[in-house]
Amino acid sequence: MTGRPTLAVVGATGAVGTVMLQILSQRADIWGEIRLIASPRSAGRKLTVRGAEVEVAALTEDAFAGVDIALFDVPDEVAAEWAPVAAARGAVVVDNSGAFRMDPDVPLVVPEVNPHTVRSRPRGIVANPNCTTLTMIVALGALHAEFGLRELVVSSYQAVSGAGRAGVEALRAQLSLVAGTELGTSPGDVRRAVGEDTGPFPEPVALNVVPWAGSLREDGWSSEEMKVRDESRKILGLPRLPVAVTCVRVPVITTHSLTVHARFQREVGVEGAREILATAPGVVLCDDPAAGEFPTPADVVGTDPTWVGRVRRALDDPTALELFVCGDNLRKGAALNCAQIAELIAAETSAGVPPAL
Ligand code: 2RA
Repeated sequence: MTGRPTLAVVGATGAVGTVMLQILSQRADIWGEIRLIASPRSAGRKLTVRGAEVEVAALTEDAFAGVDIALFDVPDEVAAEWAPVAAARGAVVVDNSGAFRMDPDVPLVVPEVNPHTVRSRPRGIVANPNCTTLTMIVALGALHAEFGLRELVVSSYQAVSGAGRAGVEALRAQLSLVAGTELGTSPGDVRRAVGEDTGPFPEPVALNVVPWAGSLREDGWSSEEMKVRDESRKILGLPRLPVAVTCVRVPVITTHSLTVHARFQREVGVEGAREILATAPGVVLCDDPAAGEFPTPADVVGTDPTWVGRVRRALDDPTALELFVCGDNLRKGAALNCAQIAELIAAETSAGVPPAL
């Protein structure tokens, strides 16, 4: 890479791609050309990035000519096919799909937690974690560095935009069908109002919570639950960490939340934990229940940090903490972390100045 690097955004027209263009327009501009790439169906559309219109190119091998870093936000099977093509053309790929996250030759990077791993990328591919993992891992990484994590028990409250534009459209359509009604008082009344088409969710999500995200894996676990377990272990470098996860979809447009029970190697004090969280890069402590202060998606959406509240020591275990965390699943949960990884890679060749997190 010489001069300002050329960046490609693959999947530029999707829900995460749209936020990616906003983030690239808001952060310090270190890029030369920003090339936008999408499926042939979207080619020719014009999108705005850094205040200028850019025409979307179709996903072809030639589209990667001269690209230094390519950010991919496309379905797993598209990433599995095209990320190696981009890497073979000389680009470093930062991939937000699930195709490479558990590949031992692909680092899974969170710049606040394991930035050093980005340099070891024999396939020319760096993976971005799943948004549910990312929502909690910055805060947990900071606590782990001090206390040593021994066990995690987690429940998620996931926003519908985690399922892409189709998820957002499904919730908005369902809300319009139930708004102003007395529904939600007898079994099945919401389901009958919403009808058969529940979008990407197995049940109505309006006026409801759905204990499911992803696809079925062994023994009743969901793919989303396994991702949180496997990815947390890899990012924290704790391959045998006990992790129990239940993923739940809630009627929130954007911003995932999680409750976390984290057990550590030694006794933890709430004040010490609060101090770590209050000073950790990328974390905001918002924790004053007496004043009614805790993070909620309605306030966190559109912001960059991980917000942490409800910090308590477990009643029955002095080595464990209970936390509530919220993070915008399209920003830190996806586009922002990808952009931060790309900045880390770009900094490798530019005067050694570390990028701002
Ligand atoms: C979801 N975490 O919320 C997924 C998206 N990557 O469905």
